[in-house]
Amino acid sequence: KRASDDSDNFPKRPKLEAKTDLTRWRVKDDDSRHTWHYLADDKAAAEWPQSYAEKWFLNLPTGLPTLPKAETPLEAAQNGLTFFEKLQMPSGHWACEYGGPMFLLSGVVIAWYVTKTPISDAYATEIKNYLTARAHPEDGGWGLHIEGESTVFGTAMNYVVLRIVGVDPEDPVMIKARGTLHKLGGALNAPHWGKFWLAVLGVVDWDIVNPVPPEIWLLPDWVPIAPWRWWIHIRQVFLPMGYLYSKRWSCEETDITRALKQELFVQPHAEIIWASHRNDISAIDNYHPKSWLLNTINWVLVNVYNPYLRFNFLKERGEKWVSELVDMEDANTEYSCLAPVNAPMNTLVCYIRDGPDAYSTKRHIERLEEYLWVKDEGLLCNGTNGVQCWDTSFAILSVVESGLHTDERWKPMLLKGLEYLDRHQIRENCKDQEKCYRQPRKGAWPFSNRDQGYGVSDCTSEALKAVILLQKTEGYPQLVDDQRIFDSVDTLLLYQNDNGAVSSYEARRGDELLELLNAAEVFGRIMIEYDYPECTTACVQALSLFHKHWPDYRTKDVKLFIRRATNWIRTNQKYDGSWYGSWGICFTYASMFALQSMKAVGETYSNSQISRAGCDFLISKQREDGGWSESYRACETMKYSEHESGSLVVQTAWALIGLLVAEYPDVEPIKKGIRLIASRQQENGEWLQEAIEGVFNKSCMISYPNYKFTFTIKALGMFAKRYPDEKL
Ligand code: LAN
Repeated sequence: KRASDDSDNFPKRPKLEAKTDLTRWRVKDDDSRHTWHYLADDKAAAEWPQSYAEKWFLNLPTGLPTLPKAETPLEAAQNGLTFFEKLQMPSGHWACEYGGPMFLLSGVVIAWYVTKTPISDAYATEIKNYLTARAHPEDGGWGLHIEGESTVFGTAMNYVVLRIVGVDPEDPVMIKARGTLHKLGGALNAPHWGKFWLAVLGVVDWDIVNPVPPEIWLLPDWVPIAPWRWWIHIRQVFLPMGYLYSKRWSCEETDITRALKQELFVQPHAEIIWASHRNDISAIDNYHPKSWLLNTINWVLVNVYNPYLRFNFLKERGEKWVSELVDMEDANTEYSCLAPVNAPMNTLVCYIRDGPDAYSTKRHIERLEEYLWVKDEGLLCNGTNGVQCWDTSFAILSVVESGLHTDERWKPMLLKGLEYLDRHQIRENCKDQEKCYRQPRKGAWPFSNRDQGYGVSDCTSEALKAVILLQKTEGYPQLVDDQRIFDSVDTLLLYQNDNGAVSSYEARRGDELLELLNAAEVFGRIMIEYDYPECTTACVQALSLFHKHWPDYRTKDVKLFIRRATNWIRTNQKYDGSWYGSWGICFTYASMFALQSMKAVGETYSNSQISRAGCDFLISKQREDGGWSESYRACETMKYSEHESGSLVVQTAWALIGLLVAEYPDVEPIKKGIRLIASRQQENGEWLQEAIEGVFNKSCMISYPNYKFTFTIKALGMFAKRYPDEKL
């Protein structure tokens, strides 16, 4: 390989400024494909004024007026809506930052770098600012997510990002981060995905990367470990990773990679024997240590299979099949990809296979931008290409559950939301559905937008509820016709697992023993689909509502689904009356859902042991000031624990919704919680950001900034409906 200087054939390094002018940032809403633009030109900036939403995203003063003080919970809900309405995007959805994970931006930036994609000065500056703002205040490193302790994964990857965007290694931020990285043993201690990206960059040798053989995709479908049985996120990541691993593709050496070879390691780079560090990992990164089985398999692959048995025909067939599957993923997501982990990897597959000028490569690079988000702290990578359908459904539902949807005041906003959901229902199955192991998706709704194209059980359910509830209200147009509602029910019915519970993207396909092959080290419970009280409840509610309006459509299937699902909810309750949540924090979030499931089959506090125990659990966690305050730590430890910053409005809203839906008989504790929510409301109707709300894979936190509107408004509205005479 030729050593090259950055200046020959790499784009010019971006020019870093101290900061950009936040009033010049705009987010383009191309029917919810978001891209952020910096308008350096005064005329352009004047012609495209900043919206309220953009100001709010950037934490600039919105200038929204002070509202008359709320005297009742319903008025507080209306004040909240008055503010929240202003955040609706032109195409009818709600958007926001979706940050938290600190391992995503590096994939995008490394993909840009190795494909020689120029990085604009404004982007580079704000990437530097975000990472600087989010460096751990004590040790200067970065963790797996914004609230986590510094890890090798977070620190090494974000250090690389900063170097690529042009930060000097002698900058104090870098000195501090490097110190922490070295204390943790340097980049040799990175987990699998970190080593993979460093190998792509050419900073480590591929020998240090544990095997990701594309041949595994040649296993017949009946084999219990065949990849089609894995959770979709792991499947879609191991696919392009396998291709790149097999090709052992690395970027040519540049000034930056040459320097990184000195900066990232505690040992002299030239002396490192790469293969002997395959399994090195720092204790803090090692959330899910590799099993003895996986270690044995890796050993055999490295020492026996790769040198003696990996015949060319196997390697080529594996690569070819994986490459076809990558193409199918690209076709089915319009090159958006499932998430920002596989998106930059698929980009690289296209780059090295099709070349820099191919449509596939260029389209990928364009679409990577949709994962990025700008806020006051700088530029970050969102966990998905947005939260469009999910938050729009909750926004609509919060108004409906408050009984405000019949009020003309909110109709234009709701109508735009309905039109958005109408446009973003997935209308056709995947091309080559069976071939690429996808479940039918026609009729489903995705988490983000239709381009992304992945139906999710609860995203479909929440959207379906929102659509049905509005369309069954006088004065709303019938945009989604009956056939499309039936399509959506047909897909929903496919999500149920054999035990009655519901998973996220697909019904479960493999055994939990597959966790023995979990190679990611930093996440637990990722190999297969699991059972989720949240997803199960959303389906129960959607199907119950559907059944009320269309009692004759697949009656037996719908009823059986609901019965089996709610029976599973019962068995999933913990001894203390709670349920464990996987997507929100944590027992509070899941218990709110589970109590809704019980309500859907007519069980509430007065007639159900389960419901009563659930309420008692929630009440037992209420704090002196009336609020609730569960910490993200509960997700990791699976034990309820409180957040150090005291009561939190989103947690309080979740607990109250659970109690209200279960018809908890005593109004006093509920009123206390409602008062806490109202007392935190600002004069313009908004609530301020508090602790992080969401989680995935047990260990990684993720922000849902719109929850402080959708769930607070819902709690206030539900309370007002049940106790119309109560004042604040
Ligand atoms: C999400 C976000 C939404 C979330 C809900 C709809 C809230 C949930 O109820 C079902 C699962 C789902 C769709 C979900 C799954 C995992 C995601 C996509 C994420 C948490 C956002 C980011 C995360 C994804 C896996 C991040 C990439 C990391 C890997 C380990 C591949």
